[in-house]
Amino acid sequence: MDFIIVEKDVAPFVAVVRLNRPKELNALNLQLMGELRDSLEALDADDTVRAIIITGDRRAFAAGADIKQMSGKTATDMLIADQFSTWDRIKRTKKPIIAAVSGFALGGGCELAMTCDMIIASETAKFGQPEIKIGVMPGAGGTQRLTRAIGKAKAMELVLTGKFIDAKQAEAWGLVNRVVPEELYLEEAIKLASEIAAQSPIAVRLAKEAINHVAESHLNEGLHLERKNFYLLFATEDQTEGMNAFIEKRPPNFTGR
Ligand code: DAK
Repeated sequence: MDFIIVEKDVAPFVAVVRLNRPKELNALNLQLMGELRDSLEALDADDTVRAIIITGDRRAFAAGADIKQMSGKTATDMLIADQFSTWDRIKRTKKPIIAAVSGFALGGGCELAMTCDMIIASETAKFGQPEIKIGVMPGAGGTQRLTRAIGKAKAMELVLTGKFIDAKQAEAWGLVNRVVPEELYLEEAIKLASEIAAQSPIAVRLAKEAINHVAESHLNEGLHLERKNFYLLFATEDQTEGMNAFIEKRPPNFTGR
């Protein structure tokens, strides 16, 4: 694997999955997502693992889906690529997953953290759904999970302006479990994972399933709507303009077409 590093036994029954594309701030390209899916699938089937941590590096958990890879895509390309099957497989992981977040968790990066079961944040963490700034909208659960986590008004503000919130704000709004100093975020996640790994794995699995049922009932309808609208945006000029402007390092000129 090129973009994922898996470390087992960082503590008894605890594995760490590290996103490893540091120069691109761990932007989630198709290969990285495929490798992430495959590693989680393997860890889910591995009896020596009972709790999983997903992390990035100090600068970024993940700065979103890879805009350079997405920029030329049409709605049809996006439909055919069917990246959602990868995200759906990740969501089906039965073992508990903790996101250990330092630095940027933006767009798909924030959505990946929210797909995990808990989030431990470094005090340097920054969360946001900035897709609106490149002419699209969250496409991997952001409108649904963020709204469930922090409520409609605050989710509206974040999704419609694309602005970021810092770790303290994320904690106050209920997005993350807790915030710790930067040098401790992974250690704290390992501590929490170890506490969970010491419990009955079957009870943990079934409890996770039950909690997710509350958190995610009606989610599928919401996800369906979000996906349809997300694809639709790849038929707009603003999507092309927004992504090209990012790559060309200039402000976008949106026309609403
Ligand atoms: N994609 C590609 N490259 C990225 C990137 C991204 N999302 N974020 C950063 N990079 C690259 C930069 O282009 C730069 O590359 P070089 O220019 O050095 O080649 C390098 O990483 C370092 O970034 P910066 O130079 O920009 O670093 P700064 O510290 O100045 O700024 C930043 C950091 C995070 C504020 C900035 O990089 C930024 O605004 N990044 C974009 C954030 C963003 O808009 N994220 C949302 C992307 S859209 C889907 C699932 C999910 C999604 C879509 C579909 N399906 C299942 C269908 C999700 C969509 C998104 O996430």
